[in-house]
Amino acid sequence: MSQTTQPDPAKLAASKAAVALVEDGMRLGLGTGSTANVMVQELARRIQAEGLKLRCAATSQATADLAESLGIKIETLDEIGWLDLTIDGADEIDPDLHLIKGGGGAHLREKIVAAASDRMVVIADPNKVVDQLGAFPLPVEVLQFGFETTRKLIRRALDRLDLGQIDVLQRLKGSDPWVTDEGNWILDLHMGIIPDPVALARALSAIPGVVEHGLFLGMCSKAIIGKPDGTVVEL
Ligand code: ABF
Repeated sequence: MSQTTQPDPAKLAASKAAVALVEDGMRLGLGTGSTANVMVQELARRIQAEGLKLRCAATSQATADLAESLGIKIETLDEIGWLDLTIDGADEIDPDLHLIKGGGGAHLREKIVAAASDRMVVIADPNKVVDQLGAFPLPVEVLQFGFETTRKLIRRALDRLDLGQIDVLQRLKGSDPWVTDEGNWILDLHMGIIPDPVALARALSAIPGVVEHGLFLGMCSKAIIGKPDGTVVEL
């Protein structure tokens, strides 16, 4: 998003509400995606207006670049050590605050950062709220080594869970493989519905070539849903 474009009102409302949770001295994780970009801009405004002293780690190179362009210093997660709060977007949010993430291809770093945070707050517009996860294709970051073998192992795991016919498609950028910040490739699993996210997460994590899947289970402490009229609902 260019800095002169008016942000989407729903994303702006969620971002403002999340940035209002930030207190001076906090160690923050900054998420990835168009909603997180709005949040980073709001955070930059607060830092400038109030002189907040924060320590920030980013969940992607894209977010690090945006934050630094707005004057927010980015440190590595290891330099900071532990985070008080991470604010990130999501692709789907279910009633238990289980998430699908990774549509932006950054879910590996996002999960590491969220796991190193006391609280993870998700910001989103109402389109992201679902009764059951799975309409959004589930991203799985996979090593390039043995990529096709890993795809077969994923298909076998899905068959064992008796989930029916599921397309397991490599994510592309043009005609080239999409490459993550960590140099891996992505498979998108077109699940439709995920009846048992815990069982699926366990099965995917057990496959050696899978680096990380986009199911975030039990990691989100609060979701702030911004609405087009500028109000928010908290889940
Ligand atoms: C990241 O960005 C993700 O994990 C999710 O895939 C995506 C959401 O992007 P947006 O806010 O642009 O919809 O948070």
